[in-house]
Amino acid sequence: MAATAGCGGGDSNKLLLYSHWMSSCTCRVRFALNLKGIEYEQKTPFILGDRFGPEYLKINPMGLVPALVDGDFVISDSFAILMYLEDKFPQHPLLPIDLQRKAINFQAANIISANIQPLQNISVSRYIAEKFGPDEKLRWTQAHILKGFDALESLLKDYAGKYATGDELYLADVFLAPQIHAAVKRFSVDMNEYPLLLKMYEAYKELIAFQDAMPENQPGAPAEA
Ligand SMILES: N[C@@H](CCC(=O)N[C@@H](CS)C(=O)NCC(=O)O)C(=O)O
Repeated sequence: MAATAGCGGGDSNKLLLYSHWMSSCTCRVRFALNLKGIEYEQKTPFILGDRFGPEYLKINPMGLVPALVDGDFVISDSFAILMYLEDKFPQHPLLPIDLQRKAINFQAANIISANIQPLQNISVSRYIAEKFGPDEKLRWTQAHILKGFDALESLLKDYAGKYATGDELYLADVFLAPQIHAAVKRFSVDMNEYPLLLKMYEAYKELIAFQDAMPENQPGAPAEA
């Protein structure tokens, strides 16, 4: 993995991942790329230390990270990126063959990508802080994380092994590991309320593929992150 800044291209043979070190959505993609053993470069579309520049909207019309560039093809949104990677690089499948386990993987991933992460996003929490005061920001974020974690803890109890849906790592884990990590590191969530999720988080932290994807291990992360 290499890192550069700006919106221009890098080594055209390698996948290019537009990212930000803190982004849990980008961490999902890094984790999957590492599991699949695919080399990639990272680039942060960041200007003025705060917002993505207007030229980046040509890469991702939502102006968010991640986005992936594969030659002349550009795709954004971590779910779409992961499905593209899954089809193009079948090694280390992210979806089990078993139909029901596959469906549970989609359900768990969607709880995180639709019902938790959008509500903890920087733009949303800034809005909450402006409208309702800085103290409300953390309360808001924690409330939505806890609601999602309640659902995940209950959903996965019938399927989990070492990981979310058994002893192999799949899509649900690719979403869970960064989300739990963000809950602990950024939002001070007490994981003792979630023994199953906590057990999985301990297992994820042992994996090189996750360690190399962790926010604090990315270029641009502050030393104390
Ligand atoms: N559904 C999108 C969400 C992307 C997203 O919200 N990215 C966050 C980082 S995890 C972002 O760019 N936030 C910047 C902002 O809120 O302005 C995905 O999964 O890629």
